[in-house]
Amino acid sequence: MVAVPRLTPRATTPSSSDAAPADFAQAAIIGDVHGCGVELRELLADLDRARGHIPLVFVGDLFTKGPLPHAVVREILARREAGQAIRLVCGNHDQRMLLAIVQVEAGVDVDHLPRTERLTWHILHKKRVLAEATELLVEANETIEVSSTLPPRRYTVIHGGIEPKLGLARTPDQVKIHLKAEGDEPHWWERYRGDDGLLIVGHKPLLQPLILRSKSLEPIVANVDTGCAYGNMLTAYLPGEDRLMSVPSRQPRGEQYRALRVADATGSTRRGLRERTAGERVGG
Ligand SMILES: [Mn+2]
Repeated sequence: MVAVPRLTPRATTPSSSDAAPADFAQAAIIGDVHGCGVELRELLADLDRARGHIPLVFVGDLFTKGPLPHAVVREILARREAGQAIRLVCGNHDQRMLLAIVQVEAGVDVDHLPRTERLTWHILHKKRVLAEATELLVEANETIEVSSTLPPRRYTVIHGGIEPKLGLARTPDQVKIHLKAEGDEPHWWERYRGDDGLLIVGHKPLLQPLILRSKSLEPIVANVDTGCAYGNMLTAYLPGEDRLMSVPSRQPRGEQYRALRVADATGSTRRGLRERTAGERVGG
């Protein structure tokens, strides 16, 4: 007999919507955590030391793949308990994990889940945070994007990307969550000219965080997925300061990550003229 998480109404979920919107002008955007609880604690401790309990926005893919999804749940809940504003943007793995939990609730045998979701389900269950994780996933799944329009810098956080021809407003939600260049395809951001302001994404793991800039050197794209689950690092970006912070991953280096070509791994483009990476930190 397994304990089944109760899906509680949205209104009872602790929400950072209580926080003043102005707070998020000075937020830190956290890249794909993927169950890397130790690295998350370390990165947030660094942020605490540097800036205090500033608001946090997670770009998505919170729990699956890494070894400590329960630590990620507890870190988020503890920080909210202490009053820190936190928002969760929906990643493709947050969709998959929520679907898996709902399927189990509906009677599907846990052992019939896909491997990644099955492993995460078992950890969350064993550590007795499955209900809490479910509430966080429900919340994430309701949040396709988080924006701040206040100075010093307008930005929007989504998990995957946008179709530049359609723009932010007309790109379908599923595209915003899932868009990713595969193989030799050009990245969507190569065609983005900054019309919707700074877009901050994850989803496409790179060796270094990518900051793409306009001619005036304003950031227009930030990709903060630095493959923590694949042994690289976990990254935060502070759009208000145009500042990056990273901690090294403690995970084994993944096969798919080793196989990344340098051009893919750094997010380089064939045009390649407008980008700056962590090594060329600006304003921080
Ligand atoms: Mn993803």
